[in-house]
Amino acid sequence: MVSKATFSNLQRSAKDLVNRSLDRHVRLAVTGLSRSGKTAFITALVDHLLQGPVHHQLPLWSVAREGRFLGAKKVPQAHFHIPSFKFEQNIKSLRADTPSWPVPTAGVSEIRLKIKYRPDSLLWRNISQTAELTLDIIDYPGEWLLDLPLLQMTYEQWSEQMAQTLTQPGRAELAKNWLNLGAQLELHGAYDELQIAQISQAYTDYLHQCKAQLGLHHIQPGRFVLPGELEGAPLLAFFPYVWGELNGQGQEDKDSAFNMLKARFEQYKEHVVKRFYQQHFVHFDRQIVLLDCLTPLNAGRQSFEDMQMAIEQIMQSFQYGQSGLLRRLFAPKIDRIVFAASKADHVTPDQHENLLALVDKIIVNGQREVAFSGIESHCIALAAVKSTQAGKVDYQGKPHAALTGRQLDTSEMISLYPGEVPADLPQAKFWQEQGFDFTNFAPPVVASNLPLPHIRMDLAIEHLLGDKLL
Ligand SMILES: Nc1nc2c(ncn2[C@@H]2O[C@H](COP(=O)(O)OP(=O)(O)OP(=O)(O)O)[C@@H](O)[C@H]2O)c(=O)[nH]1
Ligand SMILES: [Mg+2]
Repeated sequence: MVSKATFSNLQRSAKDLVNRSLDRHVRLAVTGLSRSGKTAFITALVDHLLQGPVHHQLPLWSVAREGRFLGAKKVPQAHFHIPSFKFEQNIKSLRADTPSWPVPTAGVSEIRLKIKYRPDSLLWRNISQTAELTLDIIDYPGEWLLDLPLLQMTYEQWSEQMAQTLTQPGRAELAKNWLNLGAQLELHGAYDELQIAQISQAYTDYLHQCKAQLGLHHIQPGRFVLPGELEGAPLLAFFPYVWGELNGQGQEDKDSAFNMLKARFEQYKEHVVKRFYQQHFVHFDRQIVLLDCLTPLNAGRQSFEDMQMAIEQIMQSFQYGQSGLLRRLFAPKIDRIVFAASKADHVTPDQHENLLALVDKIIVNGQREVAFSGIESHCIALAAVKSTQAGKVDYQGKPHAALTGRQLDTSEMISLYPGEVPADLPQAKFWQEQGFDFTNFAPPVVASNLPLPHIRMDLAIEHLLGDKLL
């Protein structure tokens, strides 16, 4: 006969065994272009998990729906050299009496949670009534993924490509100062560090202007506008040569400006681009890519097409089939991606289907490749913090779908119909009519004991973590 103590020892070792054999740890990466809603998404996600099972409003997350979600707590993060995600600060501003959105972020940060749940699987339940999953959530700028193609380019090829982008509307005008300063650069002869620094600064200013004035995201090198911890580092003091053909001037001269620019470009590839993939990307298990399609729809054709190009580019980081560049360099392990149209509360619910169809069209080519790499992908439309109420307003005697919320700039309550989202990539007619009117809303006032209102955050959690909590 087995004694009580022996039985409990047996039970403990069986639990250890199952614990080790099951994947108890997930690194979930959250990315998207600037202002796509990454920080709001992570803050809302963590808040929902920390609120626990009592008031949850997450019916599409099977673990919560089945009553198996037992709670979550924040624990010290895995890597102390990586900045912490500022959850407390963000949630304080979102849950203030006069709520405000979290401040913009410019680099990578992480936060760790332990989720407690009741297992569904029979095997596990016979051993233990509860189980834990360690969840690391990592926030990083999607712009950093735009640098991947640099790994396959020489300085000369990159310069040529950047010279071509100057023909796009509005770019050359913004580049004037940089182009004037750079025109004085001698490629051979000993280089002047001060001159290089000045031209690099003018190039960086130009990239910032492209972002701010033209609403562009497809900007290279990505770290020039989002340097993170590299702010001010000499590694970022270079620029493409666009003042004529590069046919070897200065090559033979060790200290020439040409050799220095080329060397810094190579160092950028090695120490910035590759290092991000090696230190962070290869360790991600799950990925959500947030897409704000609505701001570019408002901003106009160039901004929209640029966003589309940037997203296609970003998707290349997830296309690591056998011949993929990434597979050859590293061994990434993301096995599931969610593409999410963010801020869906900016359009009336009847437009959600169109929004989803539009995202589908933007990612369709890349998604095929992603599937070929063996990655499961899902596409959803969500709002991390729902800031509007959908309803009807009377217009010329007829009821019309409308949204009501507090306008961000004026703090006034307004009701409006923002327009129809095209279900397909917008054609010339759409831009001529400019039928879309996007307004930023302030976050809603929410009682401290209630969860933040949202749209389909639970579906995002289900797609990202559902299978890890069986
Ligand atoms: N209405 C609404 N607005 C949102 C939502 N999420 C984000 N926003 C808006 O989008 C802005 C950017 O959101 P963030 O979460 O800071 O986006 P981010 O991607 O972290 O931005 P960066 O850190 O600058 O790259 C916010 O300040 C809000 O105005 C949402 O769910 N609903
Ligand atoms: Mg952010």
